[in-house]
Amino acid sequence: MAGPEPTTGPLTPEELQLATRNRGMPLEALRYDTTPVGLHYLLVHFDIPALDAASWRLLVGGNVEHELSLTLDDIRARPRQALSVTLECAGNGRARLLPRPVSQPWLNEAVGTAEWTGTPLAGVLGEAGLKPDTVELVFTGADHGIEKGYEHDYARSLTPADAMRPEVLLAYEMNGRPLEPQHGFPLRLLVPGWYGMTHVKWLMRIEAIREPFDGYQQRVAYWYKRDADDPGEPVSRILPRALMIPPGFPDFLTRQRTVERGRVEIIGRAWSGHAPIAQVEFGVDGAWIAASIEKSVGAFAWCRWSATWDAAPGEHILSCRATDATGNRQPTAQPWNYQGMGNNLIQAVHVRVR
Ligand SMILES: Nc1nc2c(c(=O)[nH]1)N[C@H]1C(S)=C(S)[C@@H](COP(=O)(O)O)O[C@H]1N2
Ligand SMILES: [Mo]
Repeated sequence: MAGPEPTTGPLTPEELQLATRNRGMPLEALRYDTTPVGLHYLLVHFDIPALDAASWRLLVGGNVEHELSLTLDDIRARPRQALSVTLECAGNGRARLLPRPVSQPWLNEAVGTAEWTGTPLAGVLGEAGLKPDTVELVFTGADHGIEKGYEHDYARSLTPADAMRPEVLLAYEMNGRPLEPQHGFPLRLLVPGWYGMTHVKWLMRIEAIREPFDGYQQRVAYWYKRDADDPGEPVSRILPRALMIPPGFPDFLTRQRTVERGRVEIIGRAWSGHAPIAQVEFGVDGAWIAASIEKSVGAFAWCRWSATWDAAPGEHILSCRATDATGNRQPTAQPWNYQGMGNNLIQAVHVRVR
C-alpha cells in the first residue's frame, strides 16, 4: 500500500497528530552543550512500549557461534563508555519542502545532543562470535505497528563493519540517568554520526543474517528517491547543518523576531555525521561572513559557533550555513526528494530591528 503523494495543500490533521506526539527541540535550547532530556527532540513511530527491566532480555542470535541472552545487569557490568552524541532525524526539514512529503512535519528542530552511556556493541558481538558469512546485523525494537500497509516490529540493520566501529554503543543512560521510556528504556542502539532512524530504541534482539535485511524501515523507508519508482540511495550519515538561536524576542503566533539595533551576539550550533565542522558562515540578507567555531565536546557532538552582527533598523533575513571537513556544504536551494530526507537547506530567520 502506498502512502499519500507529496502535497502542496495545507497541513493535514494526521500530520498535526504526529507533530503533537513527537516534538522538536526549541531552538533556544541550542545554548546548551548537552540538551536537557526534556528538551531533546523525540520521534516514536508507533507506541512507546511498556518494558519491565527485571524480565527484559537482550537476545543475540542468528548466524553466531554462541547465542546470548543478556539481562540489563549483565550489560551494565560490561565495559562502560560515555559519549556526547548529536542525534538528528533524517526527516528534519521535511515540512519546508514543496511539495511536502506527508509524514512527521519537521521544520528545523529535530535535533539534540546527549551524553549517552553504555557498552561498546563490538564487545557483545565478539562474545557471540559472528560467523564469517554474516552480511548484516538486524536490530529489533519492542514497538510494533503498521506503516504504509506493512505490519512490523521497528527494525534496522547495519553491516558488521559499521556495527563493529568502536563508537557504536548499547546505551542504557542518557545524561547520566537511565533512559526515559520515550528514549528507549531500558536499552537502545547508538550509532554516532548516523541519522536518528539507525539508533533503535527498546532494543530486544540482535540477529546476524546472511542476506541483506528487507524489513520496512530498511528497504522501503529512509531512501533518497526522486519519485516512487526511483530505486534511490539509502540514508545513512548526517549531512552538515548549522542552526542559530533566533535573536531578540518572538511574536507568539508568527514567531517573527524583534531585535534592538546595535551589536547582537548570534550563537548557534553546527554538526555533520561525515566529518568535523570546518566552517560556519553567518548571513545577513544574503551577505556572508565567517563565524567563529569552538571545539566540539566530542567527535560526534555539535560545536558552538558565534558571530557579531551590527543590527541596523529594518527587516532582515538572518541565515547560517555549515561546511564540514569533507567539503560538504549546506545548500541554498531545497534538496527535494520523495520521502523528505536530509533537507539541510540553510536556516532563515526573519527579524525586525527597531
Ligand atoms: N524502536 C524504535 N527505535 C527508533 C524509532 C522508533 O520509532 N522505534 N524512531 C527512530 C527515529 S526515526 C529517530 S529520529 C530516533 C529518535 O530518537 P529520540 O526520540 O530518542 O530522539 O529514534 C529512532 N529509533
Ligand atoms: Mo527520524
